[in-house]
Amino acid sequence: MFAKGTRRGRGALIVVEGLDRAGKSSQCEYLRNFLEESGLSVKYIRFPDRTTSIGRLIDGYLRGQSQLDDHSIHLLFSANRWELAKSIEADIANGINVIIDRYSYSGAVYSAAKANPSLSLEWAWTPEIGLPQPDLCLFLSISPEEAAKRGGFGGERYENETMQSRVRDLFKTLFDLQRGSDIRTVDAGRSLEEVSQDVSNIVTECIARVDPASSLGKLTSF
Ligand code: DGP
Repeated sequence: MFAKGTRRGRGALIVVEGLDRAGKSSQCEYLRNFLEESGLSVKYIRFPDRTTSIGRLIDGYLRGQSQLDDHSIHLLFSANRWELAKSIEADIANGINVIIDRYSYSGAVYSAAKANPSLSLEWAWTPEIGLPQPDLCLFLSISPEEAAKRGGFGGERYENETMQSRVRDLFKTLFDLQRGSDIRTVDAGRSLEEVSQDVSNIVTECIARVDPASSLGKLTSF
């Protein structure tokens, strides 16, 4: 827990990642309430942000209403993060803790999972270089069996077993290549309460460790 009214420097940048149906949105909501009740300022962002003009193009693509070259849509997803980068940095500098539901890690692995020979994981990661680096990335891990128990897929692009299993493997490959990012895997196959307990403990530890006088890092190449 945090002492109420304690004057802090910068906020922490916390990313929540995982496969579809891992419970990201519920855990982000829980985390937001937990931090607010602890007296901290919090902002919640979800990528893709479908409300911007770039986000509307992405939304149409995900719903199958438009077809785009794999590289073009990949760069639009990245541009969607870049268009919010300055405001994320400003919020962090102003002492606001920012929670992001999906970030560059999803960006790279979902595109690389298409198995397009000219779209490698490294190619996919390149446009992310220079974006704000999270202080913590929580990866909500769920087995294919548990995911299946949680119900069928929705109708959007990528919501099928082949893509999801490639995405699962690529997350692991990408996390092994990350330097400087604190990436924690949480077993998300347990009850909501058990997962929330781990999430709040890890985030509390992260916020306590962030040097209030430091500035946010930037994502780097492998
Ligand atoms: P969500 O709104 O969290 O359900 O995400 C929508 C879908 O888009 C989901 O299947 C994951 C995928 N996705 C999220 N971010 C990116 C990205 O940056 N690039 C690609 N190719 N896919 C993404």
